[in-house]
Amino acid sequence: AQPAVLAGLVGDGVTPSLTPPMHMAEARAQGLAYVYRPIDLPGLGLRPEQLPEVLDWAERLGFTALNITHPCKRAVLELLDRVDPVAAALGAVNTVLFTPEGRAGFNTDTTGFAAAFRAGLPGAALGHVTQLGAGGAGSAVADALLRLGARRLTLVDIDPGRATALAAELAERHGARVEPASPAGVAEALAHSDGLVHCTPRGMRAHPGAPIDLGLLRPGLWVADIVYRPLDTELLRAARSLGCATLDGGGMAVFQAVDAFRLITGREADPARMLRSFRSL
Ligand code: SKM
Repeated sequence: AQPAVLAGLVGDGVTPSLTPPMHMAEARAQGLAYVYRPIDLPGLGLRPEQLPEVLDWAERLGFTALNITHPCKRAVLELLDRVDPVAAALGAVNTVLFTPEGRAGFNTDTTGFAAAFRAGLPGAALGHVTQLGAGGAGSAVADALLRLGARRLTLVDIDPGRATALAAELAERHGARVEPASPAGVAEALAHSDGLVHCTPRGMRAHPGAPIDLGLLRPGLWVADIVYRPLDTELLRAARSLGCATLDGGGMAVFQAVDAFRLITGREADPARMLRSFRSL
């Protein structure tokens, strides 16, 4: 018999996460013995600085892999033996495999967004994309957009320093045209954009509302949101009412798990089945 897969999600506030049940439902459907537990640092009385201990113990206790989330995605890099080049360039890891050759790190947020985009907005024009939000999730998404072939990217953030720093880093890494903008520049940027990607917390249950003046949307623009609680945001509703092609945040949430499931189990997850289980949770 194959040994059971044992995985966990390490971070702050991970107990209600849908990733563990999503992985386990997919494994069950494939007849694979798989336990995936949330490992909530504050709930265990642990500080983020104790991540090295958590990794050591997980390894000793026989964990196959860990997903790593806020606030540990950057700090985990120095605890690994090998980091996938895409994750290393991003400076963020969300998947750690414990292998006989050591610990290997990957980033399935960025590969997951790219896969969700390909599946959900096939053929979407990538001449010029405007992205709202240049934080952790925004960095992973922007990197994915440039790997997907975006020729020009405008990065909008309420923190001008953050938008400027990320734009400079991405422009250098990808040799693409990436420019920072303030929220006041959104109208101008959108007027020339093929698509809009939203990567701020606005629209989440705790931060209701729309991230921009919805009057700036127009038919022909594609709109992607990474908010997944709720899946249907004010931004997406407004975009759909104009006939815009849209991608909801379930795509990234599911495909980061599809990519992690492949790395952890060596098996291909069924994205449609994972999306159904995600929606049912
Ligand atoms: O990178 C992902 C992580 O794999 C799972 C997760 C979650 O379930 O909250 C969030 C993201 O950070």
